[in-house]
Amino acid sequence: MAEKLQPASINGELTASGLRFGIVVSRFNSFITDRLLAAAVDALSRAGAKSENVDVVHVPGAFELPLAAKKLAATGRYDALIAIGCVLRGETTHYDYVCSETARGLQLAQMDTGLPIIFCVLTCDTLEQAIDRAGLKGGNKGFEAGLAAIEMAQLSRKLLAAKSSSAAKKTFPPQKARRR
Ligand code: INI
Repeated sequence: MAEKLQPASINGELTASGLRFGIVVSRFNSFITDRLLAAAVDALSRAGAKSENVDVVHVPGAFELPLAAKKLAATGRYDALIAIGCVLRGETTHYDYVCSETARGLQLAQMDTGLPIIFCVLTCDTLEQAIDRAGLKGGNKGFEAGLAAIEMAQLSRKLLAAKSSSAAKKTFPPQKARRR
């Protein structure tokens, strides 16, 4: 009978001690984004992050989040970023452009830089839907984003270490033994 397969499982721990985080938050719809920000900071703090290792950058609206996130990533200072915004549908198609370009820009910034950028941008039809997700019925998406940032930061460290150790293995056996 075939042996039961037990694949190796690699996970990011939910501990933020010693990690550095950048948070980019939009002022537009600040009634909502302030609450998302507070919950994200709460998640980082409860997991052991220190004030000196968390920076918060404010931008005018969600559309500006990707560029600010990419510039923060380029500093090389952070283990993960969180992008916080809230886009509410209006009477025109403006909403669609802001939503799609914000999501696309953040994903591009993440893929270009290799730094985890957590997408904490609410895209809602109504203010009520946004309130539900910023501390009411739907919990708080900011808290979830904080946890996701910690998990991805830890996972990235592990995967980097795995990459270095497999690169190191390729250099084994040492020079002397290899010459034979
Ligand atoms: N920005 C938001 O963050 N949320 C919105 O709901 C929103 N709406 O609806 O217009 C919004 N617009 C501003 C946009 O993000 C830019 O700041 C602006 O277009 C300047 O580039």
